[in-house]
Amino acid sequence: MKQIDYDKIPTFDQLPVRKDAPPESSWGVFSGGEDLGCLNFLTAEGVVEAAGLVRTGKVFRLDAKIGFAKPALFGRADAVHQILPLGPMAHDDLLDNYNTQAGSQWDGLGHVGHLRHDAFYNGVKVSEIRDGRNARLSIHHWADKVVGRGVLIDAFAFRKAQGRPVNPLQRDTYTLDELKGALVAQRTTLKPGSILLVRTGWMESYEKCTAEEKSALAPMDKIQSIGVEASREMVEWLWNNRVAAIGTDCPAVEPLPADFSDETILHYRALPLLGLPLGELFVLAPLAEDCARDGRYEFMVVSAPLPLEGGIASPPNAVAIK
Ligand code: UVW
Repeated sequence: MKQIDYDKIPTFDQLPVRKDAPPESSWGVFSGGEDLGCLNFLTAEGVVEAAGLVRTGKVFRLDAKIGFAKPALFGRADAVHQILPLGPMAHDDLLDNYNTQAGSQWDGLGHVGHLRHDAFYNGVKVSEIRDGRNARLSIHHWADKVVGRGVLIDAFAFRKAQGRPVNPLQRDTYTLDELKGALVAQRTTLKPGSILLVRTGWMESYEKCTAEEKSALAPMDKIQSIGVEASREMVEWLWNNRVAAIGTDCPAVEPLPADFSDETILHYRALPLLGLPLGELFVLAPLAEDCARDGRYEFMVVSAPLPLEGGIASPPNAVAIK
């Protein structure tokens, strides 16, 4: 992890810094860290500070069990697990058909490119992603990078505390004002280099569904979800607060359905333009309950994405430690 002077990083209004870069993009800001995007906001000093947030020794796994979504969402493959005998008293696993985005996941920067600009983050071309050999924007670059101060915004609890109805399994939006309001209610501040987690309530609602209901909502054209506002103001706020990554317990961070031909959705604003990792289908409820109990919404996050050279995404392999 490199040192970074947060004050020398341009504000959102000052982007882009590269003449050939699209508006509202951070292309060229992080020289020497082109594959990391906003993860460049995480520093060795930040890791040491985050370790200082560990007080009780409680550890919260942020990944759901592999294969928890049955069937997998968006028509993705279901993994098949077999136990293979290796000897009379020995075994191996065989995990077949495993899609790194079928469950809890970080979307890497090779996941989605910008249609109009015909490019992925920093101008990388689709051919460079598909030919995994040069591994530009590959997930393996993140394998030892996603560690630092985590902050939880419990948007689900905030909405309910205000007496406003919320059904996370329907399209709805947590606005930027709500996220800011929840932070104030939690007496929590964002500091530069935070890994931001937003609890939307989607995972808990999904878990309560019957098998038939889960099957009915899984296809790309049927899924509905609450998510965070997909606006210029939202990414401006995230960038200006030097947020390193945003993870949520819903399928796409932003509300679904989303129109993937609309270049103003969050997937385009975050991944190809800002280089901001999006985390989806995280398990946040037990962590949120603990934060409500002790009033501390900050903790250490340790996430170790797969060292898969040329990889597009990864389960977070993440824990929050309080
Ligand atoms: C979509 O792109 C719809 O979601 P994900 O980020 O899981 O791929």
